[in-house]
Amino acid sequence: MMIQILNDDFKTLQQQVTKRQQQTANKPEIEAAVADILAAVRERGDAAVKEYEAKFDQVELDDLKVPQATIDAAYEACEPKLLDALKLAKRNITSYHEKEITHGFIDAEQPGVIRGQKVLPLAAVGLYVPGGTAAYPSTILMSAIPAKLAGVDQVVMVTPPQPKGINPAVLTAAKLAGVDAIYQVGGAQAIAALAYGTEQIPQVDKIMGPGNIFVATAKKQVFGQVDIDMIAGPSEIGIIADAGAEPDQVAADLLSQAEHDRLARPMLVTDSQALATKVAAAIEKRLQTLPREEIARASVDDQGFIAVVANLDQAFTLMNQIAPEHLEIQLPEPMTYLNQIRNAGSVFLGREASEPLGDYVAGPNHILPTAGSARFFSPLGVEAFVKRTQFVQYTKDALSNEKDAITTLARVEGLEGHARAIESRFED
Ligand code: HSO
Ligand code: ZN
Repeated sequence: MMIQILNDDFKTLQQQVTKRQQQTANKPEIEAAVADILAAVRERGDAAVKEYEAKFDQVELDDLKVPQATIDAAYEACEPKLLDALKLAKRNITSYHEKEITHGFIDAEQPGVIRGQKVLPLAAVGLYVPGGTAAYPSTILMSAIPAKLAGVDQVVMVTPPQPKGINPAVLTAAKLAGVDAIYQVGGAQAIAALAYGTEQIPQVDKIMGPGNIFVATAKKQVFGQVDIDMIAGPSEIGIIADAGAEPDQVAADLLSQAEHDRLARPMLVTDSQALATKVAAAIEKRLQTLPREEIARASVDDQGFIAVVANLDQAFTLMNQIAPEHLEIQLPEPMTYLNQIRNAGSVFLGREASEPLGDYVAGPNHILPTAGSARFFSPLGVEAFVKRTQFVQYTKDALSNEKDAITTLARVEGLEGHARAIESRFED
């Protein structure tokens, strides 16, 4: 098979693209199994957590917390080249996200009236880090650094126990990013522990991070008890390119996201039939030598497509409809197209801005809305780790000016007590 090339009329293309948007169906058996796990951890705390770890991960745990000495040893033993790369990433992620910090305001424009808003960090957040090869050190930096910049006091990480111990690169990234504690617990039981708190694991205000279907379902079920981040789906890359783009580079960029997941979606929209044909061929050639060929091929064959449109306006219309997680603009003068983009998680402008640049070191976040949710969700950032509270103070004169309006509104709503509370200030 090859990547599908779609060159129907524009209306048909739009319909085809809509049909392909993924829907995640809820599975009732999983919902029920997760509800049981949540209830058990809520009632029996660490005892239940340990039982589930023995059952699902085949490990007998006593202490759930990873000792500081283990984390320090991983950091000390880290190969200098990797440590330098992580430090560079940290610097750029920090300098980018620092710009997102907001401070609220005080407004004293009306005489006798002070109004304001405070921005406050969440006290504690939990980061879920999946096990095995899906435990990405880069993702730990992308979530813990904005949390710390927001002023979160306790950033705790949970990750499933591993037969050979937790990946040292994960421990190193966690230390570098300022993670305060790491617990070796995974699955729905980890989410339950963070939502309700146990003897060893602190209760948090918000749970972040990707996980399997059990983790995602548990996050949905504890929402309300705690806040959660958006539920991230398989990775997506959309590329808009014209006849002048380099087919081999376009193919390489599409494959960079295809290799994440069999359900990842690599998508090219171009006004050039010639480019479409060349990119399709280049994908085949590159797949043959890609170590994760099997995963990438499933993604390319079953989820990917190249759409050929009549002009670039149509290309942008179609991409805005798709709302891809990542969008590359492989066109001359790419900055001039920024205004045409309405829906995309992260935009990569020009030939050198290959998507993995943003996955690792550029600084903008790589935890992004997927499955069309870039229509209403934003990239992860500092604002995900803060909340706002507001305040007012009035002098008696200022209140007297507003008294009639308040009592009128209160009585229209049938709330006499509200009206009298205001009037009590003016009785004597
Ligand atoms: N592209 C992924 C993030 C990632 N890539 C982590 C490599 N490591 C998010 O869409
Ligand atoms: Zn990636």
